[in-house]
Amino acid sequence: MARISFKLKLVFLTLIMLAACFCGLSIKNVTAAADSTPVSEHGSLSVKGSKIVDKNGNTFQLVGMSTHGLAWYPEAVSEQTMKTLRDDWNCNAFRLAMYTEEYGGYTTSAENKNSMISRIDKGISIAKKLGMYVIIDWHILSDNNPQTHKAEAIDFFKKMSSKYKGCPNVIYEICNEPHWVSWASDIKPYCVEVIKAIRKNDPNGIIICGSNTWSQDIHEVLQNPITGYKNIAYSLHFYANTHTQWLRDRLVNCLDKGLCVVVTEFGTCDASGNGGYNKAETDNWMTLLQNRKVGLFNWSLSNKSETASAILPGTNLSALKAGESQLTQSGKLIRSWTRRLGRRTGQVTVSYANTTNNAVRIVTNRTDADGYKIWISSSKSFPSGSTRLAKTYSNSQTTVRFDNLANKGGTYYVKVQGYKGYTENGKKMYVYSAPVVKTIKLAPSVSKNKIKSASVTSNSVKLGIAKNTSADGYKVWICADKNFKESNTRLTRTSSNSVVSFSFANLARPGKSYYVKVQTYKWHNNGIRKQAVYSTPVIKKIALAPNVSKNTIKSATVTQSSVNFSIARNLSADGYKVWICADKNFKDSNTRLTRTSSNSVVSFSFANLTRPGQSYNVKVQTYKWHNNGITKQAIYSTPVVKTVKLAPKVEKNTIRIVSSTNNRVDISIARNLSADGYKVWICADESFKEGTARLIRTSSNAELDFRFENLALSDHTYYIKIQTYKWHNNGITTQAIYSEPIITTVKTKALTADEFAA
Ligand code: IDC
Repeated sequence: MARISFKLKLVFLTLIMLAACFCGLSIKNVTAAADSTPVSEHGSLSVKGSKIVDKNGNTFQLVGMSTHGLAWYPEAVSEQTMKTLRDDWNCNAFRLAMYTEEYGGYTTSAENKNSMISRIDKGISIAKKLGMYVIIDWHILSDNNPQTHKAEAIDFFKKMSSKYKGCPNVIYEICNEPHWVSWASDIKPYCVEVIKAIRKNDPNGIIICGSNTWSQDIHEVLQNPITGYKNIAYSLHFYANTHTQWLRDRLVNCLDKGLCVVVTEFGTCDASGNGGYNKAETDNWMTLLQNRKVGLFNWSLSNKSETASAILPGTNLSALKAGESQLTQSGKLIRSWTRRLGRRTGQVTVSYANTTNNAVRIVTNRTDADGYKIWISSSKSFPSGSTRLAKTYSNSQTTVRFDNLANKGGTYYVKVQGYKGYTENGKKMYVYSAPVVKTIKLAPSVSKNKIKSASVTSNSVKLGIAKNTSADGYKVWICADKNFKESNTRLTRTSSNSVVSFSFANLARPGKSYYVKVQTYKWHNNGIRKQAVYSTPVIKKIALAPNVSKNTIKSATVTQSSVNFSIARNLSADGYKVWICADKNFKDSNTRLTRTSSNSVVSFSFANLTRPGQSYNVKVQTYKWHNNGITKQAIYSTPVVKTVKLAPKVEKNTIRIVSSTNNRVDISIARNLSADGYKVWICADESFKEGTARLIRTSSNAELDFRFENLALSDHTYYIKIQTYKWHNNGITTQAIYSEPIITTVKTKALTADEFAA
């Protein structure tokens, strides 16, 4: 039977879920996040040897301005000004200088302490909003020995680290500029205690320690660094007109020996902050810091009338504008450097990959990049011979394909770098992000499967495929077009390995040919994502069932427990299937009988039925053999179903009087009110066979007397048979149902001598 078994509801749900997974195969266009920031790109920073590195492990140079004292110039801590620093100056960080003992400083009164804390909080919230790194600077200065306010420092950093633990923006600078004390016995012990307090709350945030002589004596630190804690850095401060090559040499030596140094404060002038502007020495310092990627913060983001100030006196510090118009000569020089050093390079990652056994398609996800470069190689070191520089792409193209890779099913490496273009002195130049290298595993080959069987109706197909134990599942297609491109007639199913039969119903082109396609798939982790890998497809043409015209049930005769019926012959059919059942859905197996016949058999008998006198249902279907392209199957017509009523019981009658002469018999029978009539036989022989002087009368119910005259034999025993009958419409044919016969005998008289003579 080509009836589709729909025990597949659960399977259906599974298929829908799987189909959802497969949507991942279509390429998503991942657009660059518009609001990428330094922190969103670089994340949590950490100390690695002498370098600060970002979340990807790439060296990261902090570039920013330091505020002047928060007590004097709080208005610089504004979103607008910091945004200008970020977007026009390319600063990725700023420093909040909170004096401890000077005017308005943290330790000078409870009121000042609270106002300092709220200014720090404000600065950090701006830094978070703008995605900039921020240094909390415990700015000791006239309090030359950090031990002086150690208790307050510990309390302050406890509060800060508890509030900002895990915040990637925040960097702790715990003593600005100790001087006239000892690293070993004053500064270092202080630092260790503050570090301990911070680490209780914040296990990873970078902590920067000052050194003796206004944070110049990092060589002393190198001899006796703080151990047992990670992410500890040291500050070096310089003022370009005071501290020159000798301090640069010291820095280079310390860096070479692995000390992590950040220039958390520097000026372009004398150490006093006023006078002695020195561009040449500033350039020397900046060139070194650029080469060694040492973080730097310029003193200061203020409009105070002194040489170190970056902003012209009278400028609204809370609304710094882009460009140079509000800048001092120091500010202009510093901006020209930060614009170069802090350039955003544009981040690129590989967000999606799809492989075959010899090709890769990659989708990149970029933030802030103008474009990207991409390489592929079978070697992780990308040697020139095996390295392919695929192309430099503009931002609009997110997908790159590498085809015909030689190492089928092997491992490849993909390297991407984002770039941003800048114009400098009228010339276009590009800055590249650190390379991101990903491992890509090409797809294994997946062996194809077999289509084992198919059964069709005029508008449905059910397929059975072989189970492929090494596969994770199958994808099955049906389409009127053999290229499976015609979407109106195309249907697909995806199943797990255990599902090997697939049903497609309500097909749009009944009776026509379709194509079916089966692909085995396996899940494959290509290094970027889990994808399905498909076998080459197996495609077969399949012919839907032809129309088979139904037949008619022509006649039926029944008894109390049997049915005989005849059907019309269908010359175009190959045969018939006939059913009988008490249940009109033909489901009751106790009363169900079936027969299958070839075309020439048109009458069917069902005897010994178990429900005498009851109704039965008969069903007839014509069938034709059909080769659907995969399987030879019988196609059935729509069924013809009729209800057939078995015969009722008909009561037999009684004979009232029988009399005879020598050539005549008279029979009188009792009337049977429920009968439609009687059949009466007389015969010279008890066989009641023709040729044995048999006479038959059939009467209606009203006639009760029967005379049989001119009988041939006198003095002979004649046999009499009587049956009552009733008309019965069995549902197909009206027929007479007869009672059991009553049989008796009568003897004709012998002839008298006269009669004999006559
Ligand atoms: C100076 C300021 C100045 C202020 C003074 C307060 O420029 O306006 O009056 O502090 O004491 C540092 C210090 C830093 C100094 C700066 C210039 O960290 O606080 O700022 N300097 O003298 N170390 C070396 C130089």
